[in-house]
Amino acid sequence: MVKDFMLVRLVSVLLMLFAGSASAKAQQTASLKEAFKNDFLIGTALNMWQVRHGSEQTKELIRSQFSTVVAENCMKSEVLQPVENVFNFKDADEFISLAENNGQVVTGHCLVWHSQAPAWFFHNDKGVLVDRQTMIERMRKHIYTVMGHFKGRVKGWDVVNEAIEFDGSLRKSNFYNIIGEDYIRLAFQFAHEADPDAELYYNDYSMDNPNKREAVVKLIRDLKAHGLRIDAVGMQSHLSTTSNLKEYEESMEAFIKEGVKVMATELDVSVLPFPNHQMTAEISTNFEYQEALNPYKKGITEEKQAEQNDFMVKLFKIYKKHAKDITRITFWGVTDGDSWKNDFPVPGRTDYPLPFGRDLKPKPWVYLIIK
Ligand code: 9MR
Repeated sequence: MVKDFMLVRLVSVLLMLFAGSASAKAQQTASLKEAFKNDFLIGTALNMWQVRHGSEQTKELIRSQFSTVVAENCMKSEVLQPVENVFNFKDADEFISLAENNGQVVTGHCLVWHSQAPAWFFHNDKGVLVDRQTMIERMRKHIYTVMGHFKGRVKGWDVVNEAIEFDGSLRKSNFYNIIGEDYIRLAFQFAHEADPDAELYYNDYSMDNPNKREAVVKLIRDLKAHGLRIDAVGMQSHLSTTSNLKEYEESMEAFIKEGVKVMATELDVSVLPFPNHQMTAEISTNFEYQEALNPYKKGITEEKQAEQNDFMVKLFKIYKKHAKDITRITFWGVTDGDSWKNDFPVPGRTDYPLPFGRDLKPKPWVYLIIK
């Protein structure tokens, strides 16, 4: 009797151990790109540090979890053409080689953006803004040379990035001020000429904002009315656990209705308070550090993690629902430690916006969305 009891105990302990290690294995091997392979590409943004010095563990995570990658910084114009007519493709070529070795699809980010453009781009040698014709030629040259260089290696490009303000008007950037509102049409025209096989995107943040939604719809219609091609809209998706998913989905549906694909291009979901409650990714936004704005510097609380889990499940339900019109969901980074959100809009905070923690382990919601 005692012997039987001991045997049952032994078997159940063995079974528990086996089940434990099987589920640990399942957890280790759970892969975002595998889980969504019939729905959309799953991606991440990479920085050059990861490309060159990333640990084997980090590189394995990048390889096994993501089917597509985008350069966080090394394909912006200030890096690619720091001096007029002097192109520097070194970092970007290295980044793309890594992606190719991993069998990952590459997105080009970005061709025309007011930010991270080299100072010379808009000025003559006396420091005065150039005239319209010179600006158009500089834009054409940049787009032709960059897209020409990467032809066949980049699936699609963020042709114009962040051209719309919160009130729905066009941003008064140097491109707008010098060329006029047709700079967007010209950029899409040049991009199509440079590589007719590459997909062309308009990319922006705060796309849940109804004014921006309306303006993007107008922009798609305007491009099409001028015989130009736009393949998809990139909703950057720098969100927080309090973002309004109803408005977000409404924008997604409005773009789809215009006959383009949609993508979440820079997804991260902050758990930290945004000081003035006007969530934005406008890089010039800056608030002074205060302890009260950095509540999770020693670790996220269970309640907050649960709130994020819940938000991510709701968000991915929306993505699944629209999967036939969504081509890609790209996170803006791999681990929380890499995220720009730790310094934006308040420097020196500890945020938890990405699928993997500082210890490279998946967040609880990664398992939930895979399930
Ligand atoms: O994550 C990028 C950060 O490392 C750079 O310092 C910053 C400079 O502008 O750009 C960040 O990426 C931005 C992206 O290129 C466009 N959308 C907003 C992103 C976050 O600022």
